[in-house]
Amino acid sequence: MRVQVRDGAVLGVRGDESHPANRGRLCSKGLALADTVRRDGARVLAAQWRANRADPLRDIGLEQALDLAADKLAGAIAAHGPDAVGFYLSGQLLTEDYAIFNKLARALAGTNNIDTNSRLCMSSAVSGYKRTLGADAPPACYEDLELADTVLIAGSNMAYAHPVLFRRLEAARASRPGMKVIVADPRRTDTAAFADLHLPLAPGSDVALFNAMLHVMLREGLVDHGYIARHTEGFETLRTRVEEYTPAAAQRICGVPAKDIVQAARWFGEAGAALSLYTMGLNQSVAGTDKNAALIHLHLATGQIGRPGAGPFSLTGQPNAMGGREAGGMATLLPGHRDPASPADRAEVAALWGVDSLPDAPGATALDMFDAVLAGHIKVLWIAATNPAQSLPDQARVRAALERAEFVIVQEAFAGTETLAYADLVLPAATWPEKSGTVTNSERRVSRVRAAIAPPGDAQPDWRLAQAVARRLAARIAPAKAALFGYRDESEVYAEHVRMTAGRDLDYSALDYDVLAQRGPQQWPYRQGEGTARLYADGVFPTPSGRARFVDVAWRPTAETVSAEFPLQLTTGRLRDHWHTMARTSLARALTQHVEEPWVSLHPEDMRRLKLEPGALTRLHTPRGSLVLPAQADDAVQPGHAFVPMHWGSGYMAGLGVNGLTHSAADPISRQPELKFSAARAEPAGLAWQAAGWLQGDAMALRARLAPWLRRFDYAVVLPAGADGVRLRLASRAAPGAALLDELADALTLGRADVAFDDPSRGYMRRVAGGQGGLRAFLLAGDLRAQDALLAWAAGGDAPAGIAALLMGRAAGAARSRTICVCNGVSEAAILGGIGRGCDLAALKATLGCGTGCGSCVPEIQSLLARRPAAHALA
Ligand SMILES: Nc1nc2c(c(=O)[nH]1)N[C@H]1C(S)=C(S)[C@@H](COP(=O)(O)OP(=O)(O)OC[C@H]3O[C@@H](n4cnc5c(=O)[nH]c(N)nc54)[C@H](O)[C@@H]3O)O[C@H]1N2
Ligand SMILES: Nc1nc2c(c(=O)[nH]1)N[C@H]1C(S)=C(S)[C@@H](COP(=O)(O)OP(=O)(O)OC[C@H]3O[C@@H](n4cnc5c(=O)[nH]c(N)nc54)[C@H](O)[C@@H]3O)O[C@H]1N2
Ligand SMILES: [Mo]
Repeated sequence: MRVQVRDGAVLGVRGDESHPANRGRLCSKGLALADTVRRDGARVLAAQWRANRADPLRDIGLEQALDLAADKLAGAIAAHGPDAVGFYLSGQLLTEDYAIFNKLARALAGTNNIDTNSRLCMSSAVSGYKRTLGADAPPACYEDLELADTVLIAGSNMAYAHPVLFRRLEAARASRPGMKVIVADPRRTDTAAFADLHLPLAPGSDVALFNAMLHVMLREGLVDHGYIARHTEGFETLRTRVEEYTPAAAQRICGVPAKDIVQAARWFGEAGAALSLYTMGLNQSVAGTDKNAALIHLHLATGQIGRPGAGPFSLTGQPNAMGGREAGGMATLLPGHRDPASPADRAEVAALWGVDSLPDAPGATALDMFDAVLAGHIKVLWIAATNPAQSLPDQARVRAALERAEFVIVQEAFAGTETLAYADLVLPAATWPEKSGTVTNSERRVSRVRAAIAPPGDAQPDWRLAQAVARRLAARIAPAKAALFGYRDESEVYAEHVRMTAGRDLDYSALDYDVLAQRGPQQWPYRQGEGTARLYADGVFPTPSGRARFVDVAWRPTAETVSAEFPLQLTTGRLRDHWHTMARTSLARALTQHVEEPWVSLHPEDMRRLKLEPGALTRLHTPRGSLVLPAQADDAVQPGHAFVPMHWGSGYMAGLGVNGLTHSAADPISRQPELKFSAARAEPAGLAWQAAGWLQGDAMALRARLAPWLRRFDYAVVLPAGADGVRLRLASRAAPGAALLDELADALTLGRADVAFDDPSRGYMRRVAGGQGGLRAFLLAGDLRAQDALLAWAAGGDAPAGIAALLMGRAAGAARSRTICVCNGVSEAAILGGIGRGCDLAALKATLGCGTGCGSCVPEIQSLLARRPAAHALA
């Protein structure tokens, strides 16, 4: 990205045409980044502390905060030993940040209790690669998207989650008409809609699908026996195993027609080059490692690896999860792809760091770390660049752990996250574009990141904060070790990090900042002045025998299965314009428009059976808890299935968010939790009384002010909305009393309104404040008919004519329509209008401008076009 700066302020961002990964393209979130660069109350500007959790956090000096962190760590280590402290970090840190935290945890504090949210994300990909290929290295590169004949996309909604790469795939297929795209996903996502063949498999059944594809390829002579003989081992056992996976048998497990499985196997087996792209649909599963292995087997059996257009390509989720893996910032990894369970590897790392030895007790991985906190073993927990009070499964348990912890340090950049509610000490972090260092992307390419502006307030780059605490901790527990943390700038941190990769599979020890500056981003391994586009071209693998391994994998069911009590199959995932727990994306107005609020998608048949009208409030139960959400009829989910986006947590809605529903059963090898599957039940929430309101002002400040309302109702949301303000929605079984209505009106500054129609005895209150200057606030309690018109006004539209008539339901106001193209602000209604006039995609682009910005909305426009007859019927 290139950042345009004037007087310390970011004016705009654009893609960097010279970068080989995006060639100048950005997605909707990237294009909106300038709106999220804040130096006000949306940020954590100073260190904060409280003596008691019941007290509010108060600003303190940074030096005092760093001393306090060191005191608490030192105290816990002295009283209970090194494993009484834990570090829970993030795939969104820079490589330099991981390097310092890792050294602090292992070489100074003396614990392996350091893990990241990549445990929820990439750990099954890591163990899948290591188990089969021998090392954690995606062998392919982005150029392969253009060179593949068949692309198998499994458990990935690239159209939403990797849109820049998806644009490349769209362009590739447009220029290569013979290219085949297969998508394996239980839902018909925008990605699946793009496929030549969509396999809507049962959740968790991927191993059966891939084993059956191998079965067909064996039967039809599509495997490369020469490659298998020369470069692999273990094939005979797997061959026996897949005998039982006939297409008919797989159809029974996967629910996908046998003929489609045969078709997929043929397209894969007959392809000149076959590429697979995969993400959370495989990884977030109790069979995550097996799913990865079963897919990699298809490549090994056909020799589809190590050459252009071919390979099993795991797409990384977070921007620098790869760097974390390289720097060994996880309980199960040491720097340079070394293993903390290996005495030899520990000795090597100890020598490189200049310490006598490293701890040998296994460290706790993410879920186990929170369990150890809950059990009282870990006393001091340091969390950085992740929001576990929203993103970890089984929130009731996570929150119990955070409550139990003796001292929680949260190193954060943005205000208002769910986890900050549990902090005893907050360290103010710098964020993009205020920090410098390196990141590695999915194709093993290391790029520089350079600060464009100074951090606001007392905020500091993450590694600086970790370094400052490390020096103080050393002074308290091991004064000689202060010298281990003497770095003057990030280039020294990086130099030490790359030295640790020397002689390893990922060797980029020759790739220093100067080389990166001269030659641009490079792919590891980087040897003799050259990066490496593809691995294993010679068929030699980093295993003891030099051969890749087939492993005997059999399909196993999900940890939970449906029952009479919980008959629905619930999955969770991402939306196009939001990033995880929305700390950042909720700050950009454009990004809150495509999807404005959390919901649950159900198949229209299920909606009818459950007597749910579109938009009806629905209570979703799992064995862990329940959550009320509006239901959306969506035939992209199968009958009996449900989908809830992962983004909204307890900071935005009543309850514990989507992860109040999910469970923590995890893959036995990768320890990655099964976030993609829970058994659930849906029923009408029976919340007859509803209220909706809007208040103009700074969304972050208003969210904090209105947050207490989230805890008083079964259904409640407080969301950024309109030109500049927040939207509130509440629902309960019966109308509340007049006193509560008054309190609500006061909360929305509507104690005195310009227009008011109230009937408190029936729970009715309709109030509006606003005029020529625009809308200032509204409240509709008991009667929401005017809501759409008022929200359209809040968003900067015209004032409705005759507000009184509107509030009384005697006049219909302007209808609102979802924004589909956020770059150019084009609504669904406008697009449907264009389609009604006979426009095709090109004509819609030319006349309305939709789809001409980042292009992320093009798949959705295409699906509106595909539904053209229905659109006519509506008109
Ligand atoms: N817009 C946006 N983009 C993002 C992110 C974001 O928050 N927002 N986050 C980034 C991160 S960290 C990550 S990890 C990636 C994730 O990127 P993706 O993995 O593509 O995203 P998800 O929506 O989590 O899940 C992908 C799909 O898995 C499907 N699925 C569920 N169960 C199964 C199953 O058993 N088998 C198969 N084959 N599929 C299944 C779901 O229906 C879903 O469509 O996205 C990255 N990009
Ligand atoms: N149900 C369900 N749950 C899921 C998933 C799912 O698919 N379904 N996906 C899982 C996956 S794959 C992932 S990756 C996780 C993501 O989950 P999280 O990591 O918890 O989500 P983020 O919202 O990305 O949190 C990043 C935090 O870092 C802060 N931050 C931003 N920049 C900086 C910085 O430079 N320094 C510091 N110190 N802080 C910063 C942000 O404000 C934010 O609070 O969620 C997981 N949880
Ligand atoms: Mo992720």
